[in-house]
Amino acid sequence: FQVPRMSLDKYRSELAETAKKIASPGKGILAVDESTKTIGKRLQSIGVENTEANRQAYRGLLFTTPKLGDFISGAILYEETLFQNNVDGTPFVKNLASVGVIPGIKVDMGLSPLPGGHPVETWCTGLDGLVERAQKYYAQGARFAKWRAVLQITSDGAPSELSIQENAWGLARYARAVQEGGLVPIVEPEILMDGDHNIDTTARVQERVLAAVYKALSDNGVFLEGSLLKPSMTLPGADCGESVTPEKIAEYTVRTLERHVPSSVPGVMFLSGGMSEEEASINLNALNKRERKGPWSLSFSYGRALQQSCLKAWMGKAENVPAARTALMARAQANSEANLGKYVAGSQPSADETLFVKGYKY
Ligand code: 5MM
Repeated sequence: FQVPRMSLDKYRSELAETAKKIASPGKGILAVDESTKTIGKRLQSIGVENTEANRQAYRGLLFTTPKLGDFISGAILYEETLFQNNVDGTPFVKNLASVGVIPGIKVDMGLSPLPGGHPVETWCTGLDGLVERAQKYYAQGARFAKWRAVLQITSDGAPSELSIQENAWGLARYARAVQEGGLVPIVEPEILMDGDHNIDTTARVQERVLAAVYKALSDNGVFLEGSLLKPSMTLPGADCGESVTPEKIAEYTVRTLERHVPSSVPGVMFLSGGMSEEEASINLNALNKRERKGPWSLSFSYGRALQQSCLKAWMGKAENVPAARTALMARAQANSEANLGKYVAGSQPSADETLFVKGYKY
């Protein structure tokens, strides 16, 4: 007796179509999948209590922003949000559909210390029952998923080969599982900005990580045309002291991608990882101004770099909702233009502050 192998054939064309739509020109992803603990920190920064009603009010204001879909193709949600209604009883998935945004879902269950690894190293949990969970999320309207593995560079041996292999394998197992349930996997191997390493070191590490990730995706039969990559840009460590231009970041990042990301992947949707709103747009713009061999759309899947000025404009007050929406649309438009290589630095307002938190524990 042989256990029948599951197949993703039933979803193949839909997965490719969804991934292509998300990565379409001038569009990117709004990452609003903060877990309850993380959104609590964001709300606390504007003096708002972390209650279900306040999370609903905040996400409601984002998802009913008129014309959001002009610049945003997908929104990554936390499980609570995917099944939540707006205050007027409309399901959030309907609000998103009305503005032309595809809902996605964060499916990882968070990070756990990696036994046998360096003390800072982690592995990402959430594989148990994942095919069934993906089917449930698909039924609720989600069409893509996200799983975030985190790697850190230290001067004493991280990332270890063990953590690269474990995190690459976890990403690949996740990607295959959610494709079986009809969801496009966003594969996110984040390399934290923490550390005093230079940009050459980041590039070397990122190349090892991406090589391991795409080997594992291949071993697991992941359908690359129906997948997206969400990497960090190739940046020097936050404590490096080296100042690098957006053009140099673009040169290194494109080189890293060209060496390791297959051309069948429709989109590379960067995380902002602690860059300020304006930095994240300027660097994305530089990436898209550069000639490249790779055919992928280079776009954004920003959390902090799309939400910071919006949150600050809102401050939890109903009367500030229009200003908060204006701030969100300003950054969404800036990044949409950056995806097309047409962003003019400073042409949109931004919260001019670094969003990097050293030693942040996820
Ligand atoms: C790296 O974080 C992801 C991208 O956000 P940034 O552009 O701000 O770097 C983000 O989607 C993150 O994974 C979510 O906020 C979920 O975080 P938690 O810590 O709640 O899992």
